[in-house]
Amino acid sequence: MEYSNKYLHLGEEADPDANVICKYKIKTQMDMREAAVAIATEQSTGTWTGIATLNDKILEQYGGRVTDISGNIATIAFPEEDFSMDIGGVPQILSVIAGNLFGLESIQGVRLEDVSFPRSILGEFKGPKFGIEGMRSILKRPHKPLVGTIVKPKIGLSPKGYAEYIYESGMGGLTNGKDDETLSNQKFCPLEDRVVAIAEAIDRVKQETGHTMIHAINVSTNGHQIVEVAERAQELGATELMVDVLTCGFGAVQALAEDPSIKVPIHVHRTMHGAMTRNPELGIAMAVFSKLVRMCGGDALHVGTFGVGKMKGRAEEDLANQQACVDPTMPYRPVMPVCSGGMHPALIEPLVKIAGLDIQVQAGGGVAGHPGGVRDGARAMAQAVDAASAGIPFIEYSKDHKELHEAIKKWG
Ligand code: CAP
Ligand code: MG
Repeated sequence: MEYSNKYLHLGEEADPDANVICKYKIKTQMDMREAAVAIATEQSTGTWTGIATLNDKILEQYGGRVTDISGNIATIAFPEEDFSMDIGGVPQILSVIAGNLFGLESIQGVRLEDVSFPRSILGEFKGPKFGIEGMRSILKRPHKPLVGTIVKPKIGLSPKGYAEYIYESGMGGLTNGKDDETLSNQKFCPLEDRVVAIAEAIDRVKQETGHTMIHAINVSTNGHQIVEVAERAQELGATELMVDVLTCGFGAVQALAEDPSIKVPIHVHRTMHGAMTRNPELGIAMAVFSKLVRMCGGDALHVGTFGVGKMKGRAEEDLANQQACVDPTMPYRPVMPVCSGGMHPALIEPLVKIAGLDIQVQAGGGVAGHPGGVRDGARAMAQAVDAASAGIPFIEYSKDHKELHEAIKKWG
């Protein structure tokens, strides 16, 4: 029996400049059309039953439209009028395109795979203040991948021990340091003391070698405090800020990026994303989050390691995340894609082969776990990046670079 419904507009070409267009992968025992209509209905003008208060005019103007079904992928267009940017913003966007639909009893699984936004909505966001170009310019590193570390252990070091780690990393040639996502303002390493100690360490590296390094301080916290904490960190010498976008919310990234007092890049971590991105049958693709982070103004974003590191991820999916960071059709500066998680020097070559040079690669264990310690670990990472940038096989390069050689002996 032919299923028909006022939300069903198969074959219609939705205007990408008048609609937010979503692609949903759906797992259902129902007719796909029925499932897609259930989503379009719930997320726009309808509910589980007919209602006396809905008329054709409202439905025609604001109803979601199922415009295509190809296999298990449904395309649904939501009119731009359904969205509220002055009050609402990304939280409201998400509640339309990725809200109640995940809980619908009748659908076993649904995953938001992709989204496109009309110019009217994109124009409401400013995007990154720095992005790839801005960070490269701060670090005076125009071509090679940025190369960084996450201070390990994640928690436990004092500000002094922490700063020593950063000093050693800088002396070894790393361009970026960053806090781990669980480090905040614990008693063993208060944020303000840490900021001051790191700023001194980075200055020392600069004075002794001329090398420029930045370090992202984790300012992830409650919404009412985040800008204030960031301002204080900046005042004390923070050269970059880090925010966990999914635990803090997209509004936190946007608040930092759009606050005129914040003048340093924002490194965006994605801790918790696996709960939403990992299941191929339920959740939200990381590429969707990547687009939103770019709109909100994140300067660098974790996109995965293209299948080479410790975290679950496939090259194909991470390429889509990277593409969202740099896609020239979006009216913003490109975001620096960050590859992190189980990285070590021997993985740089395969990573760069897939991801190219416009990335930031970083390693925690892959630096601190080097047999010669942090400085040698940093050197080995920097050497591996140099080799990959010059197109020299890392095994070849390791013949006269002993730190790289040692790293390969342990991990390669
Ligand atoms: C990397 C890391 C990052 C992960 C998260 C960690 O450390 O700091 O949080 O990269 O994954 O704690 O695991 P290692 P993703 O270098 O020691 O693995 O970037 O995929 O979100
Ligand atoms: Mg971490």
